[in-house]
Amino acid sequence: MHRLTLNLTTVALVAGLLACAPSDSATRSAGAAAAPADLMALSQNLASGDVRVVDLSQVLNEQTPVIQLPPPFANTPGYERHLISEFDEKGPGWYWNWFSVGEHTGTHFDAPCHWATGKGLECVDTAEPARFVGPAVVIDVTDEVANNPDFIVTRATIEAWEAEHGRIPPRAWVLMRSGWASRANDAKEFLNVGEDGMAHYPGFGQESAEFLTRERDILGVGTEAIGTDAGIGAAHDPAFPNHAIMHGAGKFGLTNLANLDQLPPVGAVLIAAPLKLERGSGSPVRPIALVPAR
Ligand code: 23J
Ligand code: MN
Repeated sequence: MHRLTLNLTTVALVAGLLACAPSDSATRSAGAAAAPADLMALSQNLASGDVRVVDLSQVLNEQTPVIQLPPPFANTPGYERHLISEFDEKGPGWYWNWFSVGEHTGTHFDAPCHWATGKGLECVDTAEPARFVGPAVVIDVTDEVANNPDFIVTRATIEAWEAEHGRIPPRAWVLMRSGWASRANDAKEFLNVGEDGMAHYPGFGQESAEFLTRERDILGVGTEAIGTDAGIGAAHDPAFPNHAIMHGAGKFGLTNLANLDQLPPVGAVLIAAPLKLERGSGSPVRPIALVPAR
């Protein structure tokens, strides 16, 4: 494996030199990180099972829950699948569907232009694709949420995590592991509307958002629940403070995540690329995490 990696580095270097390409890839190969060889190593590690791919999405179907905003606000439709043909007179040799779906349905990506504070900032089509990829840090608050469905990540939550796992790395996706994904197949449980008429699910809030946008370098945050803000964030000032602060700072959101229990606290790399919907404020997405198997 090592010998092969070295050989590939050599091949890349020689190829670069032979081509007389004063390319920055050749320049970079001479430095510490040989980018082409690293990608070959990743590919080999995937084939050998040394790197696993974890699917962080929930299945998208007609039962997928959608957020319920109170009147007078409009709500989003969910997902609907419409058959075009299935090996029948409308298409004897092929099966295909079309679908309709809200931008913010199921496992999805929130772009900065989704929020008033981010008006004029990137939508899904104009966001820089390099910012879809970054190291994942996973903050496990499963115990706190089991005792309190209204749990909101604070600065103290993050500082306690960093004391144990180290500083959040640059360009990180900060993911909140809550256990809430186990409710995703039951809209009533997932939204958890109480007798007070409020939804009670956990999330990020004003303090975590201010800390992460001002004092750390992140791509965005992700949660298992229906939104990145906690349900009770609807009643905060500003309403939905994580949305307001994150998107105002040009950061992204990921919601309805699954399988966070399969990620280490640090060490995974997350890729979350939304559809290139023109002026899309968000998009269903299938985030995948690359995880060292050992
Ligand atoms: C619209 C209004 C409030 C919220 C949301 C959408 C979301 O959670 C979302 O999917 O971005 S909180
Ligand atoms: Mn959204």
